[in-house]
Amino acid sequence: MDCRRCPLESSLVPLRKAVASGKGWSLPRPRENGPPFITKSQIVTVLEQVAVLLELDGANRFRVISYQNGSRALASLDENLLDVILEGRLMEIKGIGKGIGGLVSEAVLEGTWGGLDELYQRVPAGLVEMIGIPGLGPKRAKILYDRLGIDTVDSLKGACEDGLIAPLTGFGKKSEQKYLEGIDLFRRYQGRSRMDIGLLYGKALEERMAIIPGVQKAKLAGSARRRRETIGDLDIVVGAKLERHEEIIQQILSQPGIAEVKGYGDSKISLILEQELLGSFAEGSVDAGLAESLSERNSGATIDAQVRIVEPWSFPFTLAYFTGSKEHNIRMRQAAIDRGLRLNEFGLFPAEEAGEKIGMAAAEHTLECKNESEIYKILGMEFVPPELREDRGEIEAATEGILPRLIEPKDLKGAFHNHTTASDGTANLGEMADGAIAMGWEYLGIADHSESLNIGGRQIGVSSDGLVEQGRKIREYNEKWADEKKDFRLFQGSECDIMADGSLDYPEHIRNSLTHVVGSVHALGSWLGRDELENTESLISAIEDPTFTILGHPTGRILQGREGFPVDLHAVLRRMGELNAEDELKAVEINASPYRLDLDWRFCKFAKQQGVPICINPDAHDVMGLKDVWFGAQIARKGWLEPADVLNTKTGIEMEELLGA
Ligand code: DGT
Ligand code: CA
Ligand code: CA
Ligand code: ZN
Repeated sequence: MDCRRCPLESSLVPLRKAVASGKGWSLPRPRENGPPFITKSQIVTVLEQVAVLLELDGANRFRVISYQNGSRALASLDENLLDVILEGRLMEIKGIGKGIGGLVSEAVLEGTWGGLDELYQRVPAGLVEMIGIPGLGPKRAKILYDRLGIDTVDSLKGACEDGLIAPLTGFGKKSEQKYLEGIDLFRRYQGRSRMDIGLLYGKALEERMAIIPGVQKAKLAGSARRRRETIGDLDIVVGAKLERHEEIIQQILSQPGIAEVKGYGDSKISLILEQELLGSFAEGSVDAGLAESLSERNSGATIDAQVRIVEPWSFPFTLAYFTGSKEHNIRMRQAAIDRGLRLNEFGLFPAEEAGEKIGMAAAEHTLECKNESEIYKILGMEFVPPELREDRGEIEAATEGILPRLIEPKDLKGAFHNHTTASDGTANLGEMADGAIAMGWEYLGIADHSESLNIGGRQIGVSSDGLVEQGRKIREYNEKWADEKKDFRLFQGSECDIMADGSLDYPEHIRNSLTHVVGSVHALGSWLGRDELENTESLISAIEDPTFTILGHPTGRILQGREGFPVDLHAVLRRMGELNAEDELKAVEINASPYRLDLDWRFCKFAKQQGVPICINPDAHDVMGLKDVWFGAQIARKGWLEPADVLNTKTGIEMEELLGA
C-alpha cells in the first residue's frame, strides 16, 4: 500500500493542497502585533514543508527526520507555545532539539525565519509542485531532477510520454503509467480546495466583509454555499448602498490576507487569499461545530475569491445567481419565462416592461424580493436549500412542495466508526467517550482497525485477544454510566478489513461478539487493479455476511489524492436494500472526513430510495476528529437526506435494541 496517501499517515495530506495551488511555497508573513508573531499551526506547516524541501534538496536523512519530528512534536503540544518559550521549556519537548528550538523561538518572538528563506528560494517551485502528483514523493522527484533535469509537471509528463522514465533504475513502465494517471488527477483538481479549506477561507472572508462600515449584508455563495466536496473559487456577494461602493472596495482591498488583487472594477473584485486571512472567528458568528472543526485546521494554501457588490434591493437576486449552480439557474430562468418574467443576476422583472433592456437596466423594473424565499415563491416554488441547487430534481420537488426536511448536525446522537489508541487513534477509550459526551451524544461506536491491517510492515490492527480486552474495558465503562443513570454508552465494533475475495477479517466468533462491524477495504492494491464486476461481487459477498453492519468508506477515494476502486455502487446499494427488506441491518457510511466524503452525495438519494440507512461517521482518530461529522452532515444534506434516513439520529436506547447490545 502506498503510505504517503494512506489515511493513517494523514500528517502529509494537508501539504497536498499547498502543493496543488500551482506555486512554490512561501514562508508566512509575521503578524503586525506580537509576540507571538507566528502561530503554532503556521510553524507546524513550515517545519513540515522544510522537511520536504530538504529532501528535494538532497539533504541528509537525519536532518529531514528532525524537522518531521519537530513538526509532529509541536502539533501535539497542547500548551500555549509562547508561554512554553518564555518559560524556557521549549527544548524540554521531546523532538525539539537546539536547532529547531532556536528557529521556533525566533519565529514566535521576532517573526523572522533565520536562514530558511534561502532554502525556500533555492528549491525550484516546479519541483514542489511535482510532489502534488499522487504517487510521486520527494525522494523520487529528486532522482528525476538529478538524472533527467525534470523540474516541472509538464516536463515530467513529456518524459513519461517519451518513455524516458522506465529505463531509470528503480523506476519502470509501471511508474510511468502511474505518473501519467497521477498528473491527470492532479490537473483535474488543480486550483480546487477541499470543502474544509474552502469553507475556512470562505467563512473568514464573509465575516470580514460583514463588518466593513456601510456593508448591509455579506454572504458566501457559489459551490461553497452549495457544499460541494471541493471548491474552485469563492464567491461572495456584498449588499451596500451605491454611494458607499467605492469606499467599501477600498476597504476590502486593504484587508489582511490578500496575496494578490487580480483585478477590480465598480462592483467586482478578484482576489487571491492567503492564510493570514484566517485570524480568529468572532464568537457565535459561524455554526459552532464548523468553527471548532475549522479552527484546528491550518493550511499553507491560497484560494481565489470573487467579491460582487450590489445595492441591497438586488442582493437576493445576485446571491441566488452566484450560488448557482449554473444548471439550477437555467431552470430558474426558464420558470421565470414560463410566467412572463425574466430573471437575471440583479432582478426578476416582467419581460414586457424590460423590453430590450438587459443587465442592471432591465433589473430596474424588478419585483421586490426581500430574500431568496420570495424569489422562489413568485416562481411557484418552496425555498430550495442551497445544497440542493444542482438540478437533480429539486425544481420539481419545490414546485410540488415536497422538498425534504434536511438533516442537521445537531440531529446526530452518536457515531459508529471511531478509532482509539488500540489501533491508530491518539486518544484512549475514556478520552473519546468524554469527547462524545461533550458533543451531547448518547453513544459512541468504537471501530478500531482489524487484525490483518499493516501499514509499511507495521501492524496497526487489534488482535483478537486485544479486542476481547477492549470489550472488557467497554463493559466496565458502560456499567459505570448505567450505575450513574447516565444516558451514554460505548458500542464495541470493529473496522473490519474486507479481503480481496470478500471475506472479513477475524474469526467469526470474534465478529459475532461485537455490536457492529464496519466493513472497509484498505489493501486497495488488488481492488484498483480489478474490474468493476469483480469488485462489486466481492463487496456484496462481504456485506452478505451476517455479522456485517456498516459499509465503511465505500470506494476508498481520497479527495485530490486518489480515485476510489471501480465498483458498481448502484448494484451494491440495491443488494443492501434487499437485505434491509429482509429485516437485516446493513447501513452505508458517509465517511465524514473532509479528505474522503465517501459515500459520495450523488448516491445518497439512491441509497435512501433503496431503503438503505446511511450512517454519518467521523472516522475519528482523536477527540477533535469527532467534529468532522459536521462535514458528513453537509454531504448528507446535499444528498437529500432527512433525519429519519440517517441511522445515527436514533437514540442510544433505540440503538441498543437494534444492535442487540
Ligand atoms: P466552483 O467555483 O468551480 O467550485 O463552482 P461554482 O459553482 O462556485 O462556479 P463559479 O464560481 O464559476 O460561478 C458561481 C456561480 O455563478 C455558479 O454556480 C452559477 C453562476 N454562473 C456562473 N457562470 C454562469 C453561467 O454561464 N450561466 C449561469 N446561468 N450561471 C452562471
Ligand atoms: Ca466558485
Ligand atoms: Ca467564481
Ligand atoms: Zn478505514
